[in-house]
Amino acid sequence: MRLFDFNRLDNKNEIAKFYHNYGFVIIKNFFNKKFIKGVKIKINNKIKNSNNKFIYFEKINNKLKLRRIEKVSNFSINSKKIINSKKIYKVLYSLEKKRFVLFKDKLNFKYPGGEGYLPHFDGHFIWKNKLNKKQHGWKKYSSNFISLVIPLEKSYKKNGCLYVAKKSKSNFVKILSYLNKHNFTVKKNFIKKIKFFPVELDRGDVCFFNWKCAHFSKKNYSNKSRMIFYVTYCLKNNFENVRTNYYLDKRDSKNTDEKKSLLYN
Ligand SMILES: O=C(O)CCC(=O)C(=O)O
Ligand SMILES: [Fe+2]
Repeated sequence: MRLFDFNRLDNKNEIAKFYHNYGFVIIKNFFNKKFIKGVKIKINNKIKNSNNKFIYFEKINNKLKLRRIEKVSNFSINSKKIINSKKIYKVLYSLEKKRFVLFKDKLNFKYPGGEGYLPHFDGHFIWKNKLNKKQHGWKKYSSNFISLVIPLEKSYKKNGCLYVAKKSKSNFVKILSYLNKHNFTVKKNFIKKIKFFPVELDRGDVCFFNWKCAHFSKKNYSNKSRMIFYVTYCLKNNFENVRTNYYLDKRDSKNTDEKKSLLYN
C-alpha cells in the first residue's frame, strides 16, 4: 500500500487521488511526534483524577481497564486542539473538495489483552429515537462522513491496529440492507471477497477513511497498549450543531446501552 509523507509538498494531489480510488489514505509525519507524546501524558494524568461519565471500561483478566472516552475533545483541551486543527480541515477539504465539520470524537484504548472490533461500517445501523421511531444510522446528520485515526502510541498488527478495506461502491441503503440481514456484522463470505489493509501507524502518522470503508481490528496480543483518537467529521450541511444533536440523540435513544455504543464494542 502506498504511504504518503505530509512534509513532501509535491504529493498533495497524489493524496487526494489515492483517497479517491480507495476511500482511505495513510499520511506519515502529519503531527509532531513529541507533541503527540506530550498529549498522551497529559491525558493519562487527567484520567487519574477524573470521574467523567463518558469513560468506559472493559474487563481484561478480571480487571477493569479503560476502553474508551467519548467526547474526548470536551474532556481534554489538548485533544480538542488536535481534533480541531486547521491542518485536518484542510486535508478534509482537499479529499472531498467540500467543507467538513466535527461530528464525534473519542479516544479508544486497547490495553494488552483488550478486545478488538468485528468488521463493520461506521454509521450504518438502525436505532430508535425517543419517540420510538426507527432511524437509519447517521444518515439524518449528513450524507458523507470521514473518520480519522490519530494514534497516541505506535499502532501495529500485534497490538491491534485497524484494518481497512477499499471504499464500497454500494450506497447507504444497500449496505444497510446487507447488514440488516446479517445481524449487522460483515460475514465471512463477504470478508473473503474484500481485502483488508493493516493500518500500521507511528506516532505522528494518521489515517483518513470514508464511512463506506469496512474496517475491523483484532485483540491486542502484545504487551504494549494502543491508544488512538478515533474522530469522525461530516460533510457540512444545513444541520446546525450536528455534533451536539448527535450526542443528544444518542443519550435519548431507546436502544440498550450495548447497542448505543458502536455495535461491536
Ligand atoms: O479502535 C479500533 O480498533 C476500531 C474502532 C472502530 O472501528 C469504531 O469505534 O468504530
Ligand atoms: Fe468503526
